[in-house]
Amino acid sequence: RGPQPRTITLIGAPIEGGAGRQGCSMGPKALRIAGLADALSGLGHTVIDRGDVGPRDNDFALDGLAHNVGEVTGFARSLADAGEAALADGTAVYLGGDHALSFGSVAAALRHADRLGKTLHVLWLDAHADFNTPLSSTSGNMHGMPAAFFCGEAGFEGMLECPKMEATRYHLVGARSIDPAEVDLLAARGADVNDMAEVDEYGIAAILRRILGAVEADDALLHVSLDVDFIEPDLAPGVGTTVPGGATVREAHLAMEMVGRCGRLVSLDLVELNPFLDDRGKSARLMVELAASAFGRRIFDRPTQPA
Ligand code: 6HN
Ligand code: MN
Ligand code: MN
Ligand code: MN
Repeated sequence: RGPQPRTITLIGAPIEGGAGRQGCSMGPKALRIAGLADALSGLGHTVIDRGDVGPRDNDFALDGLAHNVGEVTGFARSLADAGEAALADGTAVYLGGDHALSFGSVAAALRHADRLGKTLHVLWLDAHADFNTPLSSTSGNMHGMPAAFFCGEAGFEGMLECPKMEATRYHLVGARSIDPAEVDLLAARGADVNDMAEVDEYGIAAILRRILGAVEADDALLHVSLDVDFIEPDLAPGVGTTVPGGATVREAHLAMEMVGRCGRLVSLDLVELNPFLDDRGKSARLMVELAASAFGRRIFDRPTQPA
């Protein structure tokens, strides 16, 4: 009846130097207070919270515009190793922290896939493409760069040991703010960009069905990266980079429910939650609910809430 039980390792990543404003370092704590571990264990999974990682070997520099590259690199190195170890036992959930944590989380998934001789697809639920490099970025904020890194773009040499993936397996859904240089690069590499106009026109189910079909056809593994700003700002205000016109609560849930049913999820990022900007824990709670959907909670599994 319930989902296939899994071992899920929670990995806290209190990184905030990748974002343009402070506050994401409080994200892991807020996700824990919002009940992430109980929500997942309540579905029958074994949940191990291995606590927060810190940045290691963070003395590092790059050419171009990349603020706090030492902090970002340090977290990426710690997360890639912690994540790889967690994936050997089951599934990993990363508690962000800004989106620069995905330098490390996707590196872990790519190393894991490599070891199994499998390919990896990445589903990126975000208002942004996060496909800048230190050479293209106008902000210098590294949370806008992880996808370019793991798709093998130049400009990140020496940061982190990590196999690279084809951009055609990078599936962006929810986009509504992409920089001109990113538009060109995404098109040149054949990335799978699905903007909010397409979500409106075709529906999120048709888009997810096609993406998950491609994952299935490749007999591949799936990493999902959920940015708070994927969702409409009124519904999830706890993020520093809001863009109007985002996903509804049901669109976000349906995407995660379909991910849950596909059975190929190896790791999930919950990123960009900024509790300093949130409205009484609303965004933190929604992220926890969405994570539960990705791990098999169905819409009729929701009990009556106490008054
Ligand atoms: N995020 N494209 C902008 C930049 O600064 O590079 C925004 C990045 C947003 C980052 O969504 O995690
Ligand atoms: Mn993002
Ligand atoms: Mn974003
Ligand atoms: Mn595709």
